[in-house]
Amino acid sequence: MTETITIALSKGRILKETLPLLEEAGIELIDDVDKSRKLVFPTTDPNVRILILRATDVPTYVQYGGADLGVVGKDVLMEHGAEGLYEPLDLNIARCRLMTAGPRGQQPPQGRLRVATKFVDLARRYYAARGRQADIIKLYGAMELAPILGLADEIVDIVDTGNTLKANGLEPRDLIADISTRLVANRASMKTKHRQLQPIIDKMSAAVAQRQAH
Ligand code: PRT
Ligand code: MG
Repeated sequence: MTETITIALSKGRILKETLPLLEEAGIELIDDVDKSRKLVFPTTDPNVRILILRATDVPTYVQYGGADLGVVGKDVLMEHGAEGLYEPLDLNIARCRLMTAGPRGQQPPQGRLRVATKFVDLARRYYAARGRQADIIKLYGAMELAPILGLADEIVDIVDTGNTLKANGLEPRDLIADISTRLVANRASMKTKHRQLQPIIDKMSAAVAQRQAH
């Protein structure tokens, strides 16, 4: 029996780099994502449809089986937790680092630290593992503002070139994790739809390897 396969993609910067990898697996969007208001997209494979979601919702959809596969940053996965998810493939795109950062030339204070971030659970675990007392302040964006405005001593955020930190008078402190985009799969789907999912994973894996060879 051929079943419908649903793949959840993260909108934003990951999307553009993901589509060519899917194409190499024979899955191409029919509509132009930039022009369409759809949330569910048919593809050139009649058995495969694509959801385009907020990155933070991708692990949730895959965990609960709303999608069989998902594409999302390791940072989002670390924050969400791995329950119900397999992580069969590192797509090696949108590479960046998850770091702590603070005002340039300033030492973090002794004692309790105030930390602003959108990665609340991850940050809590990170500081706890170091025996560091930290009050975590949840923000949804523009974390870099928090130290400047006296909201926090430190931030936990994604760093790529470091230009955003620099432009806001901040500097990187500690590396928490190297980040790249991952393919995730629903655990139950990997059993019940294995015959259809494995070839997609294998073809994407070959496409990733091919690129690394260049
Ligand atoms: O809008 P939202 O708050 O969801 O995030 P966003 O618009 O910053 O990123 P989005 O949704 O387009 O893509 C997010 C995913 O891309 C993350 O989950 C990461 O896995 C990955 N990624 C790779 C990045 C970056 N590089 C990156 N540079 N995500 C975010 N950034 C941001 C970072 O938050 C900071 O504001 O870019 C800034 C830092 O860049 P540099 O080059 O100035 O250091
Ligand atoms: Mg965005």
